[in-house]
Amino acid sequence: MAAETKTTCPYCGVGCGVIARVDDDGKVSVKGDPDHPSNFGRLCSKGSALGETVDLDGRLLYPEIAGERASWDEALDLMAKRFGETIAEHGPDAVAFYVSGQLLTEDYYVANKLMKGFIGSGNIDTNSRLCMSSSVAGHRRAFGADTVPGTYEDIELADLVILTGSNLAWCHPVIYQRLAAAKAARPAMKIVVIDPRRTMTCDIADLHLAIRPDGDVALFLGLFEHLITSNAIDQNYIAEHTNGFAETFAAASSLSFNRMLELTGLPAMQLREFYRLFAQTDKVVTCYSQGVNQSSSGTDKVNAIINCHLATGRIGRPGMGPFSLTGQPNAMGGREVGGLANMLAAHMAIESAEDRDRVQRFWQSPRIAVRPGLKAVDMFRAVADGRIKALWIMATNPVVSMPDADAVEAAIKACPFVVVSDVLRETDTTRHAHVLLPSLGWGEKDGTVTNSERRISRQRQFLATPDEARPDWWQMAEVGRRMGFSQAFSFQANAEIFAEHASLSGFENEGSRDFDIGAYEAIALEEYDALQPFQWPQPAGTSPKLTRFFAAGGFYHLDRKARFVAIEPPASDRTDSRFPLTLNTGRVRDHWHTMTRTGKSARLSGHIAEPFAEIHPRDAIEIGIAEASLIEIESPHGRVIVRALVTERQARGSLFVPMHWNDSFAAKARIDAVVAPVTDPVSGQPASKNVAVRAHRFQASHYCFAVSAAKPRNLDCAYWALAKADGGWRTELAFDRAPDDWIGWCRSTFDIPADLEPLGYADEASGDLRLAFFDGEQLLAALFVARQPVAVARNWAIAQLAASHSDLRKRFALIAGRPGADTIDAGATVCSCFSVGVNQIVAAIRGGCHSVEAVGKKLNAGTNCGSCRAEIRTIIDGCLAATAAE
Ligand SMILES: Nc1nc2c(c(=O)[nH]1)N[C@H]1C(S)=C(S)[C@@H](COP(=O)(O)OP(=O)(O)OC[C@H]3O[C@@H](n4cnc5c(=O)[nH]c(N)nc54)[C@H](O)[C@@H]3O)O[C@H]1N2
Ligand SMILES: Nc1nc2c(c(=O)[nH]1)N[C@H]1C(S)=C(S)[C@@H](COP(=O)(O)OP(=O)(O)OC[C@H]3O[C@@H](n4cnc5c(=O)[nH]c(N)nc54)[C@H](O)[C@@H]3O)O[C@H]1N2
Ligand code: SF4
Ligand SMILES: [Mo]
Repeated sequence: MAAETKTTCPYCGVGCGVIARVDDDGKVSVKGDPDHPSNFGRLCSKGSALGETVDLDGRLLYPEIAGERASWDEALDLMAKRFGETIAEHGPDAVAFYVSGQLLTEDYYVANKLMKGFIGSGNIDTNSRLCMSSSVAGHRRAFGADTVPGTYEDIELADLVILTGSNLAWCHPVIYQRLAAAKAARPAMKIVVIDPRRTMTCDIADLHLAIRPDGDVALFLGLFEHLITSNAIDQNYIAEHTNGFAETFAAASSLSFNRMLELTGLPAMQLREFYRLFAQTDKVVTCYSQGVNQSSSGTDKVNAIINCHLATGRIGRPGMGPFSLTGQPNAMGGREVGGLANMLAAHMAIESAEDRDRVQRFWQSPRIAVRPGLKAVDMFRAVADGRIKALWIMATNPVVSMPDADAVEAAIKACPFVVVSDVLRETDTTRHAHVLLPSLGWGEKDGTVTNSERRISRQRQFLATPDEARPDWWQMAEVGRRMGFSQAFSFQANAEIFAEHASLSGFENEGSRDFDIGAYEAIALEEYDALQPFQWPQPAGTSPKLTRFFAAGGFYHLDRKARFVAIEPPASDRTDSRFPLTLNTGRVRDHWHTMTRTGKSARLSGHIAEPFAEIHPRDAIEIGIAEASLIEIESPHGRVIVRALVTERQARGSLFVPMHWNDSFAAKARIDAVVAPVTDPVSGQPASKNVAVRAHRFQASHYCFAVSAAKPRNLDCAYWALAKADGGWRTELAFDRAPDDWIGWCRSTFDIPADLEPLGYADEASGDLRLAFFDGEQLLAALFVARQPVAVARNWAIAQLAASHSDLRKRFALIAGRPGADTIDAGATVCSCFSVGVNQIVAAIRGGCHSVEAVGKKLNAGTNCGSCRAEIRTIIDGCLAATAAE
């Protein structure tokens, strides 16, 4: 039997345990680890498809200098030389590292040690700046430390769960599954979703507050005041464990109810209902994510939420507390090692001379950064204006994910020396590197990650190291050694790094700092290999246990009290007559960030195969958009062209575009090119959810849909978006001016041998054209062209790539663009685990399956990871409503 390895999912911050298995033929399969306390065996669609994303296709396998293969010695020596020279000539702040919450703790620890302790600059920042920094800043203001007080269990134990700025069903699906199961077992439990959009998460909500963008501060200030006036506060807790209550009350009560209605955009009834629920319920957990963090008032939103929990003493007890959901698999680990430019290692403060001295003594380092470094947006500004002259980017793709992404791309292009460590050879960012370093990917690398509930788990290697790829920590340590710091970077194994990190966390701590895992300061290699998931803190001499913070105070400000933060509601409307719409950006269920991994899976790519903009039907009419039109969205910073998805889930005056698509998968869909570089004044986190834009219909002369065995090459048209499909690729296209010779265009785009003649059909009057190229019985490519968005049964067309075409009728059916009578088009994928499409689900509903369970019984859909259950329910509701109306 093939060996099984227990490891951790590399996607979201839920941190699910997975069991990976490599079969004799090299095929990788995964299942949920029933013993892991984060997921107890569950996985979501992305986790379940991990086996499809670990192939070596497109991997970077050797170091490169200026696009040519180089040896590790050449690359590392060059880096030590260039970084060294730059520092000698321009000082330590002329170099910078931009790293990632997808690094392992060990990688992150070494990167931070090298920059802050040995180069002596604070210029290490991370994509967590775009993700968690408002939560970090809010925690530090309120608690005196970056502490998440609760555990996942609290979400199940609560009687009221508030999900604000979180699309839990799609972004933290296993917590969503745990919550849905808890509510099914205890239907009295209430769930409130606060989100301008009606997302799939609303499927389990008792109340959905479709808040105006950035109305959150006003909403929670109003709640704070209501809690006081309705006598729902905990006077003892406030008196014993907090400061600043009176000022905060004064600030909150200056806001009138009418002004609150205006700022939140909510009906008074709904607002009162929400306030009543919160006031009456003792066990309340408020979960929040990017709708809170990614805002120009992000830190204030976090504190407005925490204020309400402190005022009621509902914190750190079972079923109670504010809960920041971390995004990336190791967002939390990065915070522990001090990966943000304004933090020091092990939750110590860079502003504190005492902390700086302590860390420097522990590291025995020649110097220590004396002030915070540049935060991501400012860091790339400094790259642009030449203050930073040497940059190392590791495990992140800023040309796609940073706001004002075109300017970021231009800055990277102009920087004299750029190193990128990645697993892929070609991303929008690797394209501009002078030195490319091949890193180990998931399954190959080995170390630890920390999830949203402070649980540290092992990622373990179960695949061979491919060619010359090397761990990220090793790359950092090698450069450190070559810069002359051989003693401090003499690590031979990641277990040594973890031990040093643990030791620093306990160093002169004695309960003064929340992050303490001193119990592991002398961990041996075998122990590290066998390490079971545990929650911090775990100081020296203690054993693993479920931990919560602050039920009895014990905060980390000097007086050990928490702070209420007095806040003013922000003016949040950014629109004006030139840019009248609000752009909101975020995630879809089956893609991960810039698609470098999920884009490899045909199953995951089948759920949503194109970049899109959700738009309200009335806005669509106003700007002349019909379903499936192309829509062009622009701001003063840039523009995109994506498919319009007309839906009432989107509020009027706003658009939603996913963050995933980029120049490797689409012509012009990098939405961060449109996002303005506006940041929260406290945390420096970009406001990626509230951007003023304008939009109009993009009118093409010709629209196409193509399926092909080969990946399309040299696409040069106004719009294209490609996605992996079973047996090849699917591509959507639109032309300003159609090619003169479609057949020639197909040959060069889809790699068709010159002697293969197509089967074709053209209708001069309508402009419809179809071409199909066969090699023997196999379809190589089929192209469907129309003057309007193409209506062809797409999943059926894709299936033809794998079908045999010996039967001439089948070939003609393809040219006709219609499935034969004996086949049905499955429709867009809903369940990616079993590849079940929307048309199959509709057929099952028409056949009498009127519940998610009944559909599951008939088609298996929704019975594995369950991530699609909310969508199935929506389809059932839609079909039943349509039938009722007939
Ligand atoms: N499928 C998938 N899952 C992921 C990821 C992924 O790429 N794909 N990435 C992971 C990472 S790194 C992160 S950070 C998390 C993010 O997880 P989430 O934060 O849940 O995801 P988002 O889609 O970014 O945004 C959440 C919601 O915030 C809402 N929102 C926008 N503006 C406001 C506002 O002003 N107020 C409120 N209350 N809500 C608002 C949006 O409409 C959106 O539905 O997901 C993690 N999980
Ligand atoms: N408009 C908008 N922009 C956003 C957001 C949004 O909601 N809206 N969300 C923001 C958030 S929350 C986040 S977290 C960021 C995410 O944005 P990014 O971090 O830019 O996205 P990823 O695609 O995860 O990039 C990871 C890169 O590292 C590579 N990689 C994978 N594993 C490894 C490894 O082990 N080692 C190394 N060296 N490389 C590896 C991948 O191939 C990929 O190129 O985007 C942010 N940007
Ligand atoms: S919820 Fe899904 S993506 Fe997140 S850790 Fe679990 S399996 Fe991975
Ligand atoms: Mo994130």
